[in-house]
Amino acid sequence: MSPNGEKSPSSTKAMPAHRSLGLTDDQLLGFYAQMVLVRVMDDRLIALNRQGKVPLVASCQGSEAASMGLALAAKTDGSCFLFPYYRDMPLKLVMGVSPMETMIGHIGKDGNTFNGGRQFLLQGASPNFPMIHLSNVVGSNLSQAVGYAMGCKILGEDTVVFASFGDGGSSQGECHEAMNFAGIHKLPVVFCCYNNRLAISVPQEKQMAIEDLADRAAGYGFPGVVVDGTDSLEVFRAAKEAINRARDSSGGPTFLELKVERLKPHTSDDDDTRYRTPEDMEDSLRRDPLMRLNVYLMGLGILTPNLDEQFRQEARAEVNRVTDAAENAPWPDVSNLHGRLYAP
Ligand SMILES: Cc1ncc(C[n+]2csc(CCOP(=O)(O)OP(=O)(O)O)c2C)c(N)n1
Repeated sequence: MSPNGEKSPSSTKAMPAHRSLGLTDDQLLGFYAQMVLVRVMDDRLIALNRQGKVPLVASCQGSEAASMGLALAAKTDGSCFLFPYYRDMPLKLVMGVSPMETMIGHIGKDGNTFNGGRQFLLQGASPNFPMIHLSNVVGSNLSQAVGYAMGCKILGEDTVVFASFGDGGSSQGECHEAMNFAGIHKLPVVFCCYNNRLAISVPQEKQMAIEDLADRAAGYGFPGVVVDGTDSLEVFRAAKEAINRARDSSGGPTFLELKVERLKPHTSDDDDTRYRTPEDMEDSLRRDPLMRLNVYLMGLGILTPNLDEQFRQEARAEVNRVTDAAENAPWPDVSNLHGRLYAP
């Protein structure tokens, strides 16, 4: 049980949930340590934004389990390609983007393979990683993902494509077009909708007349699954099942509705006290994914307070190191302004 009396994730199973999913204790501990690092990094990015050093932050706090659970499933599968969105810093870290690249990607310094300092929020693409993240235009990655999946299917590859987006993004026409096309052609796509019930300040009930976004999938001819997006292991399980379904001859797309929380304002430019009550925020904090995984691991005796403190110290040291290094890194060379924009 958590300090708030909530059940810890999947704690009622006889065999610990992660072991029944094929994850070892060490793998899950490493995953937890990475989640601690993500939290420290996110807090640092917000602090640097306040200092005028990072232009914008879209905090991932509250959606780490969703973002990282998906990435863990994709990474352990080994044949997935991802189209993340702006709240997916955790996903990128799990997929191998280093803390240094994450930091310089936000500050806009030279030396990050994603975008060479030409984009913000670590957007871009790099042949080093099976990921493309080109734009903050909500929903625009969905038709890219579906097109990529179509290409993979034509080429006979076994790639499964992930696209993440928010509940607000799901209202875009492009989302419906992408899901319709994916359903018709039974494409190997996993639509990963992070439902934090807010599109900036617009609550879910003003965006749609349904409770579960997953219900929409039936209209496109494929399954929609509601997942507790604050439970890393449930996300991992659902993502693995979706990958298997995508490869099944009678399978195709899956819509995962990941019910997450937003623990910070929409972005560093937003003041959420103008539209959220303190009670609403407290409810969200009770579902903090980091706290939930901590409670799960502590309950099993896999994590101890000492080890937890060690992870937190290591994370702070690493984030301090990359902050200093990134602040001292050169700005992109202006003579190379047009480099990488188009193929030579
Ligand atoms: C096509 C388009 N319209 C409007 C915006 C401005 N905008 C940026 S984020 C956002 C809200 C998106 O909310 P949601 O999809 O629920 O994702 P969340 O930020 O809550 O994770 C909006 C309207 C945009 N980027 N693109």
